[in-house]
Amino acid sequence: MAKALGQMGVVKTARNLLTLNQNDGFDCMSCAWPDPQGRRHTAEFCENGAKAVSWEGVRDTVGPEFFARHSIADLAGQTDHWLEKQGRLTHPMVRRDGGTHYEPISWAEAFALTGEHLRGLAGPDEAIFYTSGRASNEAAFLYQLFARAFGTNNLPDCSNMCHESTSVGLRRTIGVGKGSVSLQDLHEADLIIVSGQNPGTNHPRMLTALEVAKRDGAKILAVNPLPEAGLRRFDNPQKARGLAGRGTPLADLMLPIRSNGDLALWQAVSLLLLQAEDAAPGTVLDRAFIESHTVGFDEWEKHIRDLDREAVLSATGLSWSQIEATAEMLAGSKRIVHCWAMGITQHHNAVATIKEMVNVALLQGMIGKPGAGLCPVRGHSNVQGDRTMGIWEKAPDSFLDAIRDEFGFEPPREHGFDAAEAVRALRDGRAKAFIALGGNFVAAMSDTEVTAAAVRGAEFTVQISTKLNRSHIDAGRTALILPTLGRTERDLTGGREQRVTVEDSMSAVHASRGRSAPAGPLLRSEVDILCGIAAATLGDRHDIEWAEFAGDYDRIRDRIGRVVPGCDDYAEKIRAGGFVMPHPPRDSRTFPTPEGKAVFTVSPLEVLTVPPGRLILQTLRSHDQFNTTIYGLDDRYRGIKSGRRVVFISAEDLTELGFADGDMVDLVSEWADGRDRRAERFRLVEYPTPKGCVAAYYPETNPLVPLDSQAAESGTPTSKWVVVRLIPAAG
Ligand SMILES: Nc1nc2c(c(=O)[nH]1)N[C@H]1C(S)=C(S)[C@@H](COP(=O)(O)OP(=O)(O)OC[C@H]3O[C@@H](n4cnc5c(=O)[nH]c(N)nc54)[C@H](O)[C@@H]3O)O[C@H]1N2
Ligand SMILES: Nc1nc2c(c(=O)[nH]1)N[C@H]1C(S)=C(S)[C@@H](COP(=O)(O)OP(=O)(O)OC[C@H]3O[C@@H](n4cnc5c(=O)[nH]c(N)nc54)[C@H](O)[C@@H]3O)O[C@H]1N2
Ligand SMILES: [Mo]
Repeated sequence: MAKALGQMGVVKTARNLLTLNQNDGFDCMSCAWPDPQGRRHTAEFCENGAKAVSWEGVRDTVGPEFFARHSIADLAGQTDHWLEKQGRLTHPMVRRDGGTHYEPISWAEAFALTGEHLRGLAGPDEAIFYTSGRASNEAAFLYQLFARAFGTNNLPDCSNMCHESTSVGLRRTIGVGKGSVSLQDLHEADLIIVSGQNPGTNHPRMLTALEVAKRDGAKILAVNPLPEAGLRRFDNPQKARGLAGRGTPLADLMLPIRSNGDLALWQAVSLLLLQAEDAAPGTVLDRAFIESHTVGFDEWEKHIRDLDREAVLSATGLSWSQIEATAEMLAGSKRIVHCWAMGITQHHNAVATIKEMVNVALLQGMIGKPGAGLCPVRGHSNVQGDRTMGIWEKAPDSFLDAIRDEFGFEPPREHGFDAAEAVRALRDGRAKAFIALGGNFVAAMSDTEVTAAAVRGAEFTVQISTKLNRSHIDAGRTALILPTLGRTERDLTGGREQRVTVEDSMSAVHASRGRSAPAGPLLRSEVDILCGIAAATLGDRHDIEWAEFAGDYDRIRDRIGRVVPGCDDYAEKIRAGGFVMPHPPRDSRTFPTPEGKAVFTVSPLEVLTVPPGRLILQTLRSHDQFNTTIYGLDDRYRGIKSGRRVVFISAEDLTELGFADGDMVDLVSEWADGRDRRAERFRLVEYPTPKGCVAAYYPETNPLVPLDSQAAESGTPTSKWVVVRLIPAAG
């Protein structure tokens, strides 16, 4: 509240926080955790949701005088924290080729300039259309439609850096790339596993669900190298005297796993479950489910029975008795929900790990029944919806056919660039224009120097943004900044009050409507901006009535209803309060894989080794940031004050490497290309993290993540696995 009052003022604060996640209010943009259906109470927001809302609602603005005062070179010297803190963008701005400053430009001219640049490319695949997961379903649908009408599938998004491994792993095994549970399932579970996730900071409202389950007797198992605060001690601001108010640890068992030990852990747990079933047949596995709903069991079982126990111990860093205790928890549970996030998805073998977690769920039939299922916890509030709407560089032919049938043009079929490939294409001159619907690509992507240079090399870039960030500084030779309305703001596009829609992590779709006065009179909605760009680029090619879409968002929803699977009668269902997207495995234990059943998959257990004297660095979030947006310099839950350049390191590593707590070091990352990547001046902080595994904040550490260090199959940058050495900092 104090933070909100300072930035927004009293009336706006009260109004915004009271309409956050309420029926007919706006959807909180801080994470993709679902809202409790039908029983939203006034305080359905969390500390970090309040920070996100007040960050958007700031009174400070960044307009033409600001840009006249600060050259781009001057802005380049400022920190990310400083850039965003300057306030909301209020005017369309352009940096003309060779210019030193951004200067104001009218909307009409900005659209015309975009059209000229895009039409001037040698081919449509020279353009890249990036999306960050805050875009509404309506904006996302129009954006992919525009890109495809223009002629390319180059639609990378933040998902490529986030839950792509989940989508790939789940699609292959259960036929749907989304989680299979509802909030109710969490409440009813008797075991909830939380792997590679820090919900206390990143999904605080999830703690409420964990608390409900726990009150009804559920057990919680946390798998994490770090003893994260929300898991260790429950501290619910909505219910200060709850369970945790008394200091009860939320997790019943915490496994301090080594980085990337998860694949080995779940293979070992599977082996123990198979052995428990041998000892007491008919008590542990769900044979009926395996028989009727899965394929591949026998081959997988054979593989697991051959497991190398020593490899498991070295990969996980856990004792065999800890793994036995874990298996016992699973064997004794009837309803298990497995949740996970970035600690699982941002690894070389992330997809294999996710498939292995699915194997464990299939073994016990923990899918498609109440209180059980798979729960990838998404990050950005509408990242799942954006993918549903076709923001996908590899959209299937069925989706493209539906576009063709509805709009009467043949969309391109060749797959487009994902985020990493987009950087390579810009770097190598295969792409020349980069348009971003939100986000901060330059700071969020791996290998910051490479990414920034690649984007600076572009002929033309457009950033549709709410706040100033690194991607406006490291931008193309001709660069546009187009300021847009945020979630909390009233959208009067076309002279009527408009709403948008979003989909949460549990596939629930509903409307979101802002109520605050916009940060400036020139701001336009994302839908309006995209329609302007599309019309200026395509004219009336394909007979798509862009202006009609901007006039009434129901016209977009009509089209979504006719194109997107599972969205029939979309506009009506939204008017009636929203709906849950169909999910065959969850709804009817039907698995739309090529085999028509859920698939047990075999993944070899590779133990990644680290050269002597080197450490594995994971890059994560502090309590005081939203991705590349830095709210403040503290990380209260980890005891850090006034500084983000810290490295969490074990006491043993400190001793072994000859350092002490408080020493200043440079981080040097090592990669197959032989080029050292360096991030300077970090303070060592002794911390309970497994030996050999260190942690530091993103985005400061993104210069260390090599562009080509990507997860197999999904291409996600391995933000949780970077080999580094520490060297004493100069001075
Ligand atoms: N306030 C706030 N909310 C947010 C965000 C934010 O920045 N701020 N970001 C949003 C977004 S886009 C996302 S994707 C989510 C991210 O939500 P999280 O996934 O919780 O985010 P991270 O901070 O990356 O935390 C990764 C966790 O995985 C653990 N971990 C690292 N390596 C391993 C491993 O090898 N195995 C296991 N088992 N664990 C490991 C880390 O110790 C850490 O607890 O949050 C969303 N919500
Ligand atoms: N090393 C490392 N790198 C990572 C990660 C990691 O854990 N470690 N995590 C990855 C993950 S999970 C993700 S999701 C990506 C995030 O990557 P992005 O989604 O690209 O980055 P954000 O920081 O969320 O974007 C912030 C910017 O979005 C703009 N913005 C905010 N609200 C709105 C809005 O309503 N509309 C529009 N148009 N713009 C808006 C503002 O200008 C703000 O500066 O980063 C990835 N990068
Ligand atoms: Mo994310």
